Amino acid sequence: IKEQVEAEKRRQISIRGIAPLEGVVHFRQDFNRHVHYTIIKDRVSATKRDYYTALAYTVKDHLVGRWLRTHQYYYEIDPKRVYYLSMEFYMGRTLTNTMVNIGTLFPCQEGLRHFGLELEDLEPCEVDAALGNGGLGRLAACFLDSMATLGLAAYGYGIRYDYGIFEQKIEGGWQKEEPDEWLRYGNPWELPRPEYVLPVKFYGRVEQSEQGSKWVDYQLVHAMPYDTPIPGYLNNTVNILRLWSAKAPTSFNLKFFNNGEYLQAVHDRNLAENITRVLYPNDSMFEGRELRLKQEYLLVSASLQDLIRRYQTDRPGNFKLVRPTFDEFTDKVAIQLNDTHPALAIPELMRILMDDEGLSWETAWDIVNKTCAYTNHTVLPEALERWPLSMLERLLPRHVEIIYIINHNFLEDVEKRWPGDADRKRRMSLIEEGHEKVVNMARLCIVASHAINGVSKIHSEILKKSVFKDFYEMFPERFQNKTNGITPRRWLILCNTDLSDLITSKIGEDFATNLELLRGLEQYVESESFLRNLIRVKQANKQKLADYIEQEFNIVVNPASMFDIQVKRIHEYKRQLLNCLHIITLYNQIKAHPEGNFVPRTVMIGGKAAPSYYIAKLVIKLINNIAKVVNNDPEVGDRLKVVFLENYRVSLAELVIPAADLSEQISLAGTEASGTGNMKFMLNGALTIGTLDGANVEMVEEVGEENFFLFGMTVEEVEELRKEGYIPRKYYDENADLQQAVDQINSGFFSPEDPSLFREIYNNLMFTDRYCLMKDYASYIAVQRKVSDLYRKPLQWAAMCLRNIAASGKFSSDRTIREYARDIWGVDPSAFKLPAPQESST
Ligand code: 4GP
Repeated sequence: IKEQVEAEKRRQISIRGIAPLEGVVHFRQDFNRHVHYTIIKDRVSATKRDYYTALAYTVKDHLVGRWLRTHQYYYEIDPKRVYYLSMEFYMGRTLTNTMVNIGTLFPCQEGLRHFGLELEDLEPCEVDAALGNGGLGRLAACFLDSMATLGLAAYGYGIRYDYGIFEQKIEGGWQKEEPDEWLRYGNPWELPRPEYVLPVKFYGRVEQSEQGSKWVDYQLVHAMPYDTPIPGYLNNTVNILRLWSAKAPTSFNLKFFNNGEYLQAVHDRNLAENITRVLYPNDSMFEGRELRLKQEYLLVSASLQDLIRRYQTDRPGNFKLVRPTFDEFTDKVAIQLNDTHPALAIPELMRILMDDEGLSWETAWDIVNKTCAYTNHTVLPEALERWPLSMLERLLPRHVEIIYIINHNFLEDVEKRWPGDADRKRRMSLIEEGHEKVVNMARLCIVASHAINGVSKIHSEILKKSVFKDFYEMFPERFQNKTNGITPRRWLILCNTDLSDLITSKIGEDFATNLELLRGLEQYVESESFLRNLIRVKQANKQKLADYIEQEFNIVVNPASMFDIQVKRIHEYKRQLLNCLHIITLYNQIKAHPEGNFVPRTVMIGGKAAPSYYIAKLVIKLINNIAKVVNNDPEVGDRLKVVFLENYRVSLAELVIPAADLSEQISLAGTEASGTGNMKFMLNGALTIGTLDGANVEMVEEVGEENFFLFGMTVEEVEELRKEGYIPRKYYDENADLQQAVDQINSGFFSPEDPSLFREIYNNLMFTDRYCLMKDYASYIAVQRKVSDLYRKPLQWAAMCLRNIAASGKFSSDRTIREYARDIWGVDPSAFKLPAPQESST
């Protein structure tokens, strides 16, 4: 007991920050006040969720002074602003992150204990803000954290969907989708700003007049902003994420009203408000729905009006023009397009500058080019946005005119550079002729932006060499690389406090904002006592996850087994099916040698499949069916368990990743643009089995091949194989283990109730195998054997984990954002710490 008390006290020596002495007292008063005055409950009637909400308001109160101060400061120093436009911000929970970043975690925990409450019990009451699908949306969230931490005057602009990514339920092994009612209990972190509502126009037609083009007969929808504070790490900076929600203006459908159809008119307000109802649940997949196009335009139109107003005026809510011309615009504004989803910002900014502000085409085009930059996140052709011209024309007639002119001018430049090369012009035209004309949004972004970047070295090379080859030849100076990163605040300090404290005990706490300092841990690879501490931390994290799995899924897993984890969206290119083939092979080996000495493994796979992605959903069913067979075979015992982690999301990642021994990053080389989960596992002391794809390549560079379980083809080998003509069946014929596994899938071994259930998976593997699983199988299995061998030697395993942690510093999103700031936005990160609210500003 005494030891426990000691350990508890010791936890105060922590990276998580120290609030002023009176912090705890204040906290108790504030919390108490919110329970009664905000929630209007007392200790008899308050629920856990009420306590969570009161806590959230208490913590938010501590943000407010910093929030106001930050924006006063920005208006004073008038820095260049950075605008990150994204259809997705996958934020997860806010409570603990806020406490970590403003350094009040400890006093809050203490204060709660005073009332007999535990933070750990209240935390789960917060529903994830899941306004994203996967990597692209989570990257945007990590970037917000880094931009605030680096003191950039940066704003996230996105959509406030009423429903985020669906909730995944597993029923009979199948994925079922349920709506994500994340706003059901209100959202204490957001602040609606109805006074800053902005008009957005749709439909109508263009009228030409002396004064130029005019968009008339349009329909109006209002965009209402909701602000969420984004605190930097211990620097008293609080930036803003501004999300737009569609509102019907009072005038909406008043035609009916005049005809006396009042009720109908009010009902029809939903038509406008449906625009921001729900996040499209596709990851790396384009679906050309008109409602999605409206979402994209609403984001772009409202955000541009807002940022132009901020440029023109001298304080929020003040509409007095202090900067009537656009001469300084490119010195004061940088716009980053998170993929092509906000690409309409290009014609929209042209339209505003010409039609509303009266600038010439040339001036407007120069401004657009200097402010806009585009990040590409995938090379999958089915993800490229190609909007039908007919749809665009109906919804945004003036923008189509502008796109035509951009294309016309651009093709003239192509002609000048490559006279008579008609094929090249066809390949480069923004408008593609097929059975219907479409606008290729990536091409629009490239032609209009001053910088185009991929998200890892290999990905950026692929963009130049193949996907955008023609464009690279035309604008070589525009192409850049910005390798992705993750925020160490959420992905280490918040989610793995024990590891974070262990690291602090050796190298101090500066790694929180200078992750390269982790290199300082290398000197402990031979320290047995440090390695044992590392093992202890991992074991405790595994136990926590094991408890969760038992509670949620009623599966008992062996916490001493290797936790082998693949969590990410379910997608064919990510090859969850290859993982399945390995599980089946392990199972068959145990069955063939029941007396054998196997390294026990718990394989966990988690992730959502897009609701309309049939094969991905069938893979989920297969995983669950394999689990059923394996987990219920008494001969297997606890040497192999398979768990499907239902409803994988940011908050579950925070539990899962710190508990991993082995991280599966097994996409076919050349398909995963970067990956960011891979970095999270590395930072949390897992070893990686992976291909030379995306950021894995740079992880290997940092840690050395000998500390990484590499397998599979390289990009060049994939190309070579495709040139030869890939015949998947050949590998089936050559490899008895593969043959057995594939046959079991095909014959109903895992689906006795419906033997042909997985026939389509079998056919895919044998006859198409777009992602070459059959070819990479043998090498995957061989390396998995090496993984098991090393796991038998815990100290060697731990030393390798430590080398990985020490080498993971490059993958901080702070590094990524510094590069964007320097090479694309032309702004300077600042270590300046704003005065805290209780300090005076001089
Ligand atoms: C993802 C990529 O698939 C992933 O490799 C990358 O790490 C992430 O973007 C962030 O750059 N792409 C998407 C998407 O999420 O929808 O295209």
